[in-house]
Amino acid sequence: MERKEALEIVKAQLTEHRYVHTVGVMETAIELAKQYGADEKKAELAAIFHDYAKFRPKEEMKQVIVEQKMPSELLEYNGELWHAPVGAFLVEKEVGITDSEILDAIKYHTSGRPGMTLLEKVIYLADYIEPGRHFPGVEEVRELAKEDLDTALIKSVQNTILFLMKKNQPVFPDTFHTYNDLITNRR
Ligand code: DGI
Ligand code: FE
Ligand code: FE
Ligand code: FE
Repeated sequence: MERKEALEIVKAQLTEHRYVHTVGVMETAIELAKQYGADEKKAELAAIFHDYAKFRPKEEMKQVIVEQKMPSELLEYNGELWHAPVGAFLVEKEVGITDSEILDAIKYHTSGRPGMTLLEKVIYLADYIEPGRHFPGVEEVRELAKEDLDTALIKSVQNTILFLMKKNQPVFPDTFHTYNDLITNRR
């Protein structure tokens, strides 16, 4: 699928603000893919569709999680986590993208997972550092991303966990598992 068509499809699903974020993720993901040797075309499409389900009603997302037998643990945690796996499902069903690497990059873009692929790392990090993001620590991660993908990724997962803990929010276990896997296997 061409970029223009993909952007038109996703634009209809998003607010203007979220669409601008999506274009930022797309540009950043392509840069990171070039830099670290990931598939640029897959990075482009995964980035364009990563937040496809962001504005679906919570009830609809819950129904997909149950019907598709996704981990029911998801339902016990922040509903903000749901748009990633539900998005992967809907992008396949409604948009017709079948590439499992692209779908997994969408599926794991919020929590990460142990053993993330290069493409999954690129999308996770691009989502975190795209130019429209402004939060404490983002500039440090942007700098790290120029040097080493895993170091940047570890910092962004750490920041996410610390941010949630400071707000007394639960942390989804896969987020911890992602952190443990990256910190254990870093070279
Ligand atoms: O969709 P985006 O806003 O672009 O970014 P995202 O998909 O990375 O994250 C969406 C939200 O999910 C964000 O507000 C923080 C929240 N989140 C991320 N990881 C966890 C989490 N919430 C909980 N409870 N636990 C997590 O591990
Ligand atoms: Fe997201
Ligand atoms: Fe993210
Ligand atoms: Fe996003």
